[in-house]
Amino acid sequence: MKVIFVVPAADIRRNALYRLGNKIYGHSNSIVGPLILGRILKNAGHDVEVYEEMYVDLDFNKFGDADLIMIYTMTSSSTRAYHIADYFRNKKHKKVILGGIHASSMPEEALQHADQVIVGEAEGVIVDVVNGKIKNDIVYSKCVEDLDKIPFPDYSLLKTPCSAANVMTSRGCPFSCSFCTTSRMFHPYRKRSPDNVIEELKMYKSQGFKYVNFEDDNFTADKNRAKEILRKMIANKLVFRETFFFGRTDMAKDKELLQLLHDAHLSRVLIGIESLNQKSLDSINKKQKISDIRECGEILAKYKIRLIASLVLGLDDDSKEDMERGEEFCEKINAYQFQPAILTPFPKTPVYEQYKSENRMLDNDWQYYDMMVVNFKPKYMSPYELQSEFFKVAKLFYTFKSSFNILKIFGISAWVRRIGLWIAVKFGELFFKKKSNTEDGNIYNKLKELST
Ligand code: B12
Ligand code: SF4
Repeated sequence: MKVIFVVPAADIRRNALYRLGNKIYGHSNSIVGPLILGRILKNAGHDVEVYEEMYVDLDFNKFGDADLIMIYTMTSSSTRAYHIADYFRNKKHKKVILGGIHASSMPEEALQHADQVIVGEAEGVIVDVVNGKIKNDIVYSKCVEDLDKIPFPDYSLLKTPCSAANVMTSRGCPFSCSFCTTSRMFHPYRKRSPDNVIEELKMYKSQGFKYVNFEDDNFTADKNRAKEILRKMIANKLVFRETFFFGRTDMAKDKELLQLLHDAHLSRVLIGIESLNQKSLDSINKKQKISDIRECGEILAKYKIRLIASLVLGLDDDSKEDMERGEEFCEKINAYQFQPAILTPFPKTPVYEQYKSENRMLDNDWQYYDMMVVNFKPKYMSPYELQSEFFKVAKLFYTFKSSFNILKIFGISAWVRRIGLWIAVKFGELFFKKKSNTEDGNIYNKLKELST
């Protein structure tokens, strides 16, 4: 059977300017679920191809010979995913199966656009579903117990650009922040053995990948295991040009870990600083102290690990001043990048359930659940004020002047990137202001109208 996986991208992400920004921001990469499921189906005798919409436009007319279309969904791409699904079912009369984190949270909704929906990690059921042995409309799949037993992602199936291989050395996270969606989808927290991870890295080296990302939700959750992986990477010469990863401020307490991260080129980390207000941190169950944030900010620079500092905007206990204080802190510690993220109540998270029960959710389309748009009524400000604050803090951080600090600390390529981001933020804010005053039903104008 010919099976085609599609990983859709929301409208804004298919825009030429956004794609250009993507090139400046990082290396093209892929969601790994379809590549793992694709290998399982290939091993079962199917002919599989995987396509990502993030980096190129797809010509769906070329999918005429597919027997089955499998579509990955995250919340912000679900509107697009449903559109593609409807097209293939209604116009091309193809069978469509939906899966991924959004379809897993909203299976009944997803089923309106698909023949079947798989909820959760699909490895255990995918072959039987595709072969027609499991016929339920909604298939509940158990999570993978032993991650060492599933095959590695198969990048030969991917027909769209990809310059960095994504590795998941674990699934989930032992913490449970109230807004976090992955620690709920990938539950409980599970880890692969370091040897199994090393085997996968050997594969990418031999395939010629120069960049690898560790996309675990929290790579350093188990510090001893992380250190063992890093030691083995160094000993086996499996160090790539640069490996991005997600961490937590607690990693800064372990100097041996920091040195190994540096030596293994895990030199760019995204950490959720979230807020510099302890009450807010406690309210989201972050289990993080302000002192941890300060310590982490200072020490990462010593080990030349570039920090992408993520701040969550819109927590109930945070005022505008708190958010701006957070930005100022990131500026002071010379964070390599700053990622303000508007609190986004993803379905099936405690924060979503709370806001729904408090009647605070706006009726925005799912495509706006991308952490850059306000989708709820904040407690002490209007949705539009919070949206404006998002652009304000980004603009405060990305200044022409501060780019020279980055040049001094991180060198010329980091400076070029910073200038790119400075321009992007300027354009972003101009676009926001223009759209806010344009009554064509756009989201910024909708937020403004709602707030007056
Ligand atoms: C790599 C990654 C990216 C990459 C690649 C994205 C791409 N090519 O589209 C980049 C960096 C570009 C990216 C961008 C974005 N991302 Co992202 N990303 C990830 C990350 C870190 C890893 C994905 C992964 O490989 N997971 C591991 C594998 C094992 O899981 P999986 O792919 O989901 O697959 C399993 C199941 O879902 C299922 N399955 C998967 N596909 C399919 C398909 C079918 C048909 C079936 C039946 C089953 C099935 O079985 C698989 C095996 O168990 C996840 C976090 C995470 N832990 O998943 C966030 C994540 C998916 N991203 C997220 C977000 C918000 C975004 C952005 C909106 C961020 C932004 N502001 O720009 C954009 C949107 C991009 C878009 N397509 O529109 C959120 C989504 C939350 C949600 N509930 O929707 C996540 C969960 C992170 C988070 N903060 O919580 N992302
Ligand atoms: S630490 Fe990060 S990955 Fe873990 S639960 Fe909190 S937000 Fe999610």
